[in-house]
Amino acid sequence: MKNVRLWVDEVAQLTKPDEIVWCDGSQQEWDRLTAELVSSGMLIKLNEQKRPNSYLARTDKADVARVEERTFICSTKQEDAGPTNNWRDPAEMKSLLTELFDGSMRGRTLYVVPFAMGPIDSPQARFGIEITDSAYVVLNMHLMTRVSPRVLEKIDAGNQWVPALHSVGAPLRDAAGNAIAEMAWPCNPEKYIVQFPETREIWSFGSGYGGNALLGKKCMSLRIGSALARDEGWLAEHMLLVKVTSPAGKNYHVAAAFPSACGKTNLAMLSPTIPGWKVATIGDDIAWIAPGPDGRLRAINPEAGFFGVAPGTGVKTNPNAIATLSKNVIFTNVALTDDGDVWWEGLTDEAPAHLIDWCGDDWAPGSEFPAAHPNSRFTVSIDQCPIVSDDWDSPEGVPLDAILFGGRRATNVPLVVESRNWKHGVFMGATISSEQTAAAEGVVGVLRRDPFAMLPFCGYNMGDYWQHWLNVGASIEESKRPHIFQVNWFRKSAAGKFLWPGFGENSRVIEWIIRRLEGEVDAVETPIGNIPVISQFNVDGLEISDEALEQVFEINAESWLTEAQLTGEFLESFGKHTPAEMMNQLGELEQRLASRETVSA
Ligand code: OXD
Ligand code: MN
Repeated sequence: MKNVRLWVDEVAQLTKPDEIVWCDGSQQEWDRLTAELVSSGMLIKLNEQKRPNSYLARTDKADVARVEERTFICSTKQEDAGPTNNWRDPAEMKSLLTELFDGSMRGRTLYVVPFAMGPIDSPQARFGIEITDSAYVVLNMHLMTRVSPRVLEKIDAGNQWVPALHSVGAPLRDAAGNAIAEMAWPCNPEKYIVQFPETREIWSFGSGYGGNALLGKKCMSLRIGSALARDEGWLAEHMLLVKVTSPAGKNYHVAAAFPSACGKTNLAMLSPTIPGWKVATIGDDIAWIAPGPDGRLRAINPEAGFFGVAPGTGVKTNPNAIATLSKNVIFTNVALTDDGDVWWEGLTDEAPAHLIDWCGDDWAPGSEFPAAHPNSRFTVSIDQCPIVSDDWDSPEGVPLDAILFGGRRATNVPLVVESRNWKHGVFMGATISSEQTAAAEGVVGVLRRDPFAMLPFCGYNMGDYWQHWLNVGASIEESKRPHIFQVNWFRKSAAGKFLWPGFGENSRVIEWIIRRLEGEVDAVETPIGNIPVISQFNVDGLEISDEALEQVFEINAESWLTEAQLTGEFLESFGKHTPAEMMNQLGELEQRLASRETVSA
C-alpha cells in the first residue's frame, strides 16, 4: 500500500504548488477557508441574521454538472469496464494525466484532506485522502464526509485507503514563471474524471463542481466502492436510506435507488401524510450494504452530508430539507436575494421582484431564464436534518427490510410493483429506465436505461455487477433477504397530467410495502409482479379519482411486450457478461405477458 506522506510528496513534485496544507476538518479550518474565499470573491457570505454561517458560490458556466462523457474507468482490460463506461488503458491514461497535472497547482495551495466514508470506527467504513487545489472542495468535503486526523491514524494502523487526486487545472503561473490571471471560478476546459478500479485510485482534472471534485462521493463511494464491494462481497449503491416507523412502533429500514434528480432527497426526508407513520433520514444518495453477523444485509450511509438539488425544494415539497438549510450551508449556483439570502425556483410560489441570478446578472420574474441553475445545489451536514434518524451514524449499520427501484416514467410503470423474488428484483433493478434530468449533461426528458440507477457510477462491467447482485442474494438466507419493489411516482395521464400527487403521499406506497412485508395485505399477481388490491391500498383522505387510481396501476401487456423487446436488446448489449438469469427472467416475463392483455387491480 502507498505511504500517504510519500504520495503527497510525489504529487507536490508533479503539481508544483506554492504551499501544502494538511487539513483536519476543524471549525478553525472552516472559518479560515471561508474567510479566505469571501475575500477572494469566490464565496459570497449570506445575511448572517437570515442564514448564519452560509455561503453562495457561482461556478463557471461550463462547470455546472457531472461530466459523464469525460468520466473514465481505466481497468487493464476494456471488457472489465464494460459497454456503459468510457474506457482508456490505465498506463496511457496515467501518462496523459501526468502531463496535465504537471505544474497544474503552480501559484496555488495543495490541500491534503484525510476523509472517512462511513463512521470512522465502523467495520464498513473506508478511508481516502483527497489532494485538491480548491479550498471550495475542502469546505464541501467538511460537510459531505468525515474529515479528521483520525483517518491518518487508521491508515497508519494498516487500513487500506484510496488516493484521490484533484486539480481544477488552472495554475496561476506558467512554467516560465509568468503570472496567469485568476478566474472567477477556476477550472479547465479539458476535464477528466478518472477511476482506476484495480489500483483503487482516483484522478480528477479540470472541474471544481460537486461530483467531479468531491471525490469521496461518486468517484470513491460508488465507482471505486462498487469494485471494492465486488471483490469483498458487499454492495455499494446509489440509494437513499430511511428508517420507517409504523403506528405500532415497529421500525423498518428501506433503501431506494433512483436515477439522479428523481426525488431521492425528497423521499429521504419524507413527511408522511398518513397518521401514525414516521420517516427518519439516514442518507439521501449512497448506501453501502454488507452481510452482517446476524446473516441479514446491513446498510450504512457512507456520507455525512447532503449535496442536494435546490430547484423544486420548497416548504410544500420538502419542509425537512428547508429546515435543514437554515444555517451552515454552501449553496452553489442558486440566486441571491436583495437582502443577502438565497432563492431558487420552487422555494416559494412567487419569485422575489428582483434577484441576482446564478450567473451574477440582474433577474426579474418573467425572465426567459431560470434564476437558479436547474442543477444548483446545497451542501449541508446531515445532522442538521430535523428528522435525522437516531441510528444514522451507527457503526453497525441498520438491517435492511426493503429495497426500492424507481425512475421517472410517464407511461407503463405502475405506482408500485412487488418483485416475485430476489432474482426478479435484480431483473427489475437491471432494467430501470428513466427520463433524463439536469443532474448530468445531456438532453432533459430523453428516456435512458439506468440499471440500478448506477449507469454513471458502476466501476466495472454492468453485466458482472448484476451477477454480483445475484450472488449476494444467494449468499443470504431467503427469509433474511430484503424484499425488492419497483416504484414510479411520475406516471402521467393521456392528457399529460401526473396521476399521483407524490411527495408526502408517497408514504401510502411505503405503508403498502411494509404491510406486504408483514403479510397484512394481499396482492394481485400480474405478469410484471405483484400490485396492490386497490380496495386495500390506503387512499383515506386523499383526493384522487377512481379513474386516476386505476390508471396509475394499469399494466398494458402490449406496451410491456414492446418494452420487453427493448429490454432484450439492452440485456444483450452486455454480451457474455449478461447473466443467464437475466435472460431467463426476460423470457418468463414475455411468457407471462403473452397470455394477458390489459391488467388492472
Ligand atoms: C448526485 C447525482 O449529485 O446523482 O447525487 O447526480
Ligand atoms: Mn446521486
